[in-house]
Amino acid sequence: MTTCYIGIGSNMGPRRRNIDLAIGRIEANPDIVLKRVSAIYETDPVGPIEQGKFLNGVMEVETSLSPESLLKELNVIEEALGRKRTVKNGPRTIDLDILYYGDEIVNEDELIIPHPRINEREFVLKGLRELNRA
Ligand code: PH2
Ligand code: MG
Ligand code: MG
Repeated sequence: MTTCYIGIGSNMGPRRRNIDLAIGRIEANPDIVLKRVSAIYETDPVGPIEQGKFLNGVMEVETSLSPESLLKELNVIEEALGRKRTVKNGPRTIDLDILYYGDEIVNEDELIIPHPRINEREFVLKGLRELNRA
């Protein structure tokens, strides 16, 4: 089992409900054990796109899945919660980003771990600090 940190975000639709549903689906996954969830903060959108405020948090999980399989499971949850990939970095019902996968480094086209923008994003650092991973 590997301890992983997953960033959660939502800025479309019922944001808190989207986050709770995503957490519920993580808990229900037989290959992922939810350990802890940080506080969920309201945050101003970061980046060039004008969009609504986010709710953001960080989850600590343990998993037997490989990084690629974990990403696939997270993408299934995003799709189930109505995520549409239209504008890059634009508004989303739910975003689940792998921040850390143990101490492993992954450099693939579709998956970079640690997440490359952790240090630019105070809302991610805040959640990670709360869970003693930053
Ligand atoms: N996600 C983005 C772009 N900007 N801003 C905030 N506050 N929270 C996010 O989760 C976020 C963002 C792309 O993933
Ligand atoms: Mg993201
Ligand atoms: Mg994402």
